[in-house]
Amino acid sequence: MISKEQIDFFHTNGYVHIQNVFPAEETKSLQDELDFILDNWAVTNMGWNGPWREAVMDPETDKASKLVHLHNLETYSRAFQQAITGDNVTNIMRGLLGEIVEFHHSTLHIKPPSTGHPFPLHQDMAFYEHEDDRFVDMLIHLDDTRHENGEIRFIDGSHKNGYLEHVRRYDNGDGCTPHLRVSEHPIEATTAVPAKAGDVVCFNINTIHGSYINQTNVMRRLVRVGYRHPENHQLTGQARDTPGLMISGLRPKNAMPGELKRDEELVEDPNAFVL
Ligand SMILES: O=C(O)CCC(=O)C(=O)O
Repeated sequence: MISKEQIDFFHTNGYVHIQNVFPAEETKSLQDELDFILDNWAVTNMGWNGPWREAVMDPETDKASKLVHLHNLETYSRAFQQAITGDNVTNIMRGLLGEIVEFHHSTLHIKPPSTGHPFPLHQDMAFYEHEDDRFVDMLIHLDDTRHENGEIRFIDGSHKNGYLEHVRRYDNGDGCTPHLRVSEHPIEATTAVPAKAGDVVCFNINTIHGSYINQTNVMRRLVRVGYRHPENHQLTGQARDTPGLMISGLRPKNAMPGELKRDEELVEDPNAFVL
């Protein structure tokens, strides 16, 4: 499921695209169960806030631009639970993280048609801070992506520079969603990684990434799933105290979330964590 070349590419560039991880039938089940989740559970709102919005959108687009999102899809659907813990994904994560792998979280991101929410460049470390970078995010693609509907984009090799300070406040001091300053980290500097439904794109927790607005007349559906080495302790953010399912190997002693002393000062505005 993952070749040595793909593992090397991941370590060099901070991301890797793996095709056909989910066969057509399984992808169809995920899409069908997502329809139910969308109708019954998903939340639609303005998504991320912050000064980045006015830097990348005119006022009318800013007002219209929305995000559909939801956490923990595996708690709503058997198809997602199986996809997240299945053999194909487990083999990929063993290749990227080693023999001991814990599932951490899943999050739905749908860009609705025509003005579906762009993402300013950021590192996911800003949202679920860990002691080190033994954490891989995987984007399950449920639609084909391309420039027009906002494919995922990365700064090649950016994970090697470690975690960068993110903007966490408006100028007036109010909290906002963490992001890198648009003037210093323009999305034009990124590499596009278009993918097909059923593919996954994996990236390091420190790899800088983002995406453009969806300009098409259909939604763009991605699900992000996080995996880590369980000894990589989490300091702040999403799912911090929740032990995840072990998808490979055994949880080492002392690797149980919630036992570490928390550093509350790092969470400036917990309400801003909507990634
Ligand atoms: O859905 C996207 O286009 C970007 C998602 C993203 O940046 C993330 O999940 O961290």
